[in-house]
Parts: sequence; C-alpha cells; structure tokens
Amino acid sequence: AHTLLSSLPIRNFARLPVPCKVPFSLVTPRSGSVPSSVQCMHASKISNSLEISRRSANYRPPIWQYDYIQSLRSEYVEESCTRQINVLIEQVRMMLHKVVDPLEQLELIDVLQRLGLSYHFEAELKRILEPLYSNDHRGDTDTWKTKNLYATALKFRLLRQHGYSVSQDVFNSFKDERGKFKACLCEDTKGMLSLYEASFLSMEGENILDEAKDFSTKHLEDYVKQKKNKNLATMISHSLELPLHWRMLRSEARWFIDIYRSKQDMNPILLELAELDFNIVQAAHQEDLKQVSRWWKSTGLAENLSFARDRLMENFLWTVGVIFQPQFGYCRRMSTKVNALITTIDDVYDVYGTLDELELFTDAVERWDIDAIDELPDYMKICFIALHNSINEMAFDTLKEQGFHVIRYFKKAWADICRSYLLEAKWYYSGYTPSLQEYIENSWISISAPTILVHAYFFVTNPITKEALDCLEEYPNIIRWSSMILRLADDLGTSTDELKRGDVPKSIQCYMNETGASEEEAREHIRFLISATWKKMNEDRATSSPFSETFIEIALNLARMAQCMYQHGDGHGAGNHETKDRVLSLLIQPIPPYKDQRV
Ligand code: LA6
Ligand code: MN
Ligand code: MN
Ligand code: MN
Ligand code: MN
Repeated sequence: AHTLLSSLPIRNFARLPVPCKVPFSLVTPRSGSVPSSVQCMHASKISNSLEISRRSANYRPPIWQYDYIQSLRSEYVEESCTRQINVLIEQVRMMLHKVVDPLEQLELIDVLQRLGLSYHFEAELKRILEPLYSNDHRGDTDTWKTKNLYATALKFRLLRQHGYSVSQDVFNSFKDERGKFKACLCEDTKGMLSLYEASFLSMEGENILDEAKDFSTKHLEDYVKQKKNKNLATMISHSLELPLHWRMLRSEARWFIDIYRSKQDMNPILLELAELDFNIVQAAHQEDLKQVSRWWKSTGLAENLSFARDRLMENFLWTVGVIFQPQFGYCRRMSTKVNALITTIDDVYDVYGTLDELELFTDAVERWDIDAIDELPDYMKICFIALHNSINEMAFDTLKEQGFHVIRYFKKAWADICRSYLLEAKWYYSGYTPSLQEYIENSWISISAPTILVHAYFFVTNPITKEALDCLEEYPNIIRWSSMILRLADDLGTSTDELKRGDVPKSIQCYMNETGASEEEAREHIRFLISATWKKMNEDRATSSPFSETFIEIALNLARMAQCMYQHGDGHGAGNHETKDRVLSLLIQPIPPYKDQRV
C-alpha cells in the first residue's frame, strides 16, 4: 500500500490539462507549499479490490418520490386560464402605455419585475427606459431626480439592469462638501433601501457605489433594530439578507406577491395577474418535472448507484432558478438531466470510487467511446452508459433541428469536469492542501457550472453562431464568473460536512491553511470574493458579446440560484427544510387567488 501511495502521480498533475486561464488572481499570494508527504491513512481504501473500504456520505433518501411527482395535477393548465391571463396582460399593457410620470413609470417597472411579470412586457419596458436614459444624456436636468435619492437610485438600478451604461456619478449630488454621503439622508429610509439595492449593480473600482453600499447597509441595519415600521423593516431585513440583484427570480416573485398583497397602494389588476401567471408558470414546470422524472427513473441510477444523491427534484429546482419562462421547457428538462448526471458523477469521484477506478472512468469520458466500458466496474458501466446515451441524445436533437453537430462541445465539457474531479481525488488521496489560487484554478470547473452552461447554450440557442462557439470552447468570462460564485457559495454551504466525511480541502480550508486565518475570517474572505466576482460579472454583462440576452441571464441566474440553494447550508444534497419549503411554494402549491379570498 505504501508504494501505491508514494507513487501517486503528483508529478503527473502537470499532465492534466485542466485549468486553462486563471479566472482571476486572488488577493493572497501563491504560497510556496508543496504537496505534503503522503500519509498511509487512506491506504486501506485503495489497496485491494476485494476489500475496498469505501467512504459513505450517508445521504438521506429523496423526499420526493416518483409516484408523488407523477400524481401532480394543476387546474391552471386549462384553456380558460389562458383566456383570462391574456385579458389581464392587455390591461397591464394599457397601463404601461398610459403612465407618463417618470417616477411612476419606474415604480411600475420595478413592481412588474418583482412580481415576476416583466417577461411579458419586454418591448414596453424598453420603450419606457430608452427615453429616460437618453434624456439624461442630452443634459436635461430633472429636478425630481437630483433631489430624490429613492428615485435616482431606482432609475440607476433599472437602467443598469437593462444594460444601459449609467455613471456612478449620479450619486454625487447626495454627497456633502467633504465627499461623504450627507448625514440627513439617513432620515430617508426608503431612499436608503433604494440606494442599497442599486449599489449591487456596481463594477470593479466604483468607489462611490462601494461607499453607498457601506453607508446604506449601516443605516438599514440600525433601522431594523429600531423596530418602527414593521412592513418596511420586513422588506429591509429581506434585502440585507440577500440583495435583489442576487436573488433567485421565482423565489423572489413568490415572496413579493405576498408582500404586495398587503401594500396600501396595491393595484388589484397587477396582483391578479401576478397570481394567475405564477400558477400557470408553475403548472408548466410541473409538466417538465413529470417528464424528466420519468427519464430519471428509466436510467436506474438511483438504485444502482445507491451511494449517490438521489435528488431529481432539487436538480429540477436549479433549472427553474436558471430559466423559468414557460417557453423554455426543453432547456429545463435537458438541464435537469445534466444536473442529475453531474450530481451522481460527483459522488462517484468524491465518495465512492477508488483512484484506479476514477482514472479509468476519466479515460472513458475523454475517449467518449462505448468500448471503453469493458474495463470499468459494473456500477461505472451503468453510469457511463447513462451519461453517454443521454448526452448523445441531446446532441442528436440539435443535429435534427439545426443540422449542427455539437457532440464535440459536450464531450469537451464532460472531459474537463472529469479531469478536474480526478485532480481533486488525487489531492485527497495524497493529503495535499493547495493554495487558494491553485484550488480555484481547478475548482471553478469541478463545481460543474461550465458543463451546465455549455449545455444550456445549445438548449436555448437557434441559430447557433460560429462566433459564440469559438468563445464557448475557451469558456468566456461570463461562464467563469458564474462558476466562481457557484463554487464559493457551494463551499460555504457544503464544506463542513465534506471535510467530516473525507474530501479535499475546499476554499475555506485552503485559505485557512495558507494564511492562518480562523474559519470565520476565511468565510468572510470567501464572501468578499463572491462580491468581487459579482462586480466582474456586472462589468462583463455590460460589454458586447456573441451571446444572447437569454444565455447571459442563464449565467447570472445560475449564480443567483447557488446563493439561494446554499443560503442555509447544503440545500442541494442534505434535504434540508429550506429546500423542501422552497419546492413546496415554487413547484407544488399554487397561490390561492386573491379574488377567492375576498368572497
Ligand atoms: C454540489 O455537490 C453539486 F452536486 C453540485 C455539482 C452543485 C451544483 C449542481 C448542480 C446544479 P458538492 P463539490 C447539479 O458540494 O464536490 O458535493 O464540487 O460539489 O463540492
Ligand atoms: Mn462532492
Ligand atoms: Mn466534487
Ligand atoms: Mn461542495
Ligand atoms: Mn435550518
């Protein structure tokens, strides 16, 4: 066993062509540490194929059973709902045409977005925002804007969200002669909240927005402590927990519909539309879920690889976070398959497989050749064929529909992720703790976001362009930043359990090892890196790219979904009550209509 371990191919790490470009250089310097000498702790685990002792993650069984999923029925699939919603949509369209006051226009847009309705009115929103943007740039001085922090920040946020380049200087008029935000602004809590939300659309180096964030955060925290206005305090606590710009859209819509219902100036038409739309969209999601759960059952992976997480529902929830609009059902169903395969294969590498087996599996994926399965143990044969069949079938869909042969992009994405998994397995078995930088260079791939996003590109794009494909192969920045946030959020939520069961040191532990920081300091640093990455993502989104708005939104939403899933620990794997409640409120239970409650 000793020889096996000491001959672990540390040197061969160089052969692994995993990290291409470094996502970005981290704040800490690279440490000079080399892989620590090998310990024989894990020797028994890989010594003899007859007595392999394997790790176990003791994952809980799934909460949501196949039969339960198949039994889901929604009354919102009916024709009468479609008729009713079309009437309401036209009423709101009229509303959008009638409103002329700029602040009222902005507020209407904000409410529509929060209620999850803006996807019906994209053209109208553009028609309103365009002149609001260009008037500023003609030098018109709207007094409402320079005097009103709430309105200025709201306008700034909405314009940036829609891709307009607005300078942070719009906030200069709220500063005093010493360059600090004016103390009197603290009285304006609504303005503070608006400023706080706007500050999350910042890019690197925008110091005014950094100050705005600190300034508003501090005052909002104070406000919550005073317990004055309960409704406002609820809104503020929610924002302080996670800003709007970082939130999963569906979850936010569900939350905001309840808030909106009890608002004094609530518009009943908007509320009725929001509730009906939510329920109709949910019904469409249920149909996707039922279909893809039949696929999951047919793979037999849950029974045959019983050491792995059986998380079909959670895997589906990710896709709803990534793209919720009803017309993207194909993307949700295919992405759920990708997620389920990733979740399973990740456990093969992290929990169950021996290093020898993992080498073979990685090789099979790189070759993408069915003949490669001969040498694999049975459980890996099933896993490989499920992967091979499912992904080839997706590639076939694209070939059929677009005449485009995409398998090489899929293959590369799976080879990249498996190589990154293998490197982590080698680190684990050799007891090596990388520097944070070295860890990140590999783990932004091993978190699976590049694989998810490369596949998603093909699920939502027609026609596919050569320009985008060239960019995709190299993993464009938008994919890197999204991956980085997913990785760091996952580490915050899962690394405690991972280390207990035996896994590579994650970002938190790498940073602690490198700097001597405490766990809490390390976590703080990781949260700081998440913020820094969001700024890069905001910047990237503002520059031109060969990708559609839909694809860019998918990348952003993946990061948002990660922050939602790991907000209270491991929402993906552990089966915690937060995820259970989220599944219930987003995917299972319709909103009881407001009208019924009035009767
Ligand atoms: C997280 O598992 C997991 F399975 C993911 C790949 C997260 C995102 C997945 C989707 C959308 P774990 P590791 C399917 O925390 O081993 O085990 O990379 O990932 O830390
Ligand atoms: Mn894992
Ligand atoms: Mn892993
Ligand atoms: Mn993890
Ligand atoms: Mn809890």
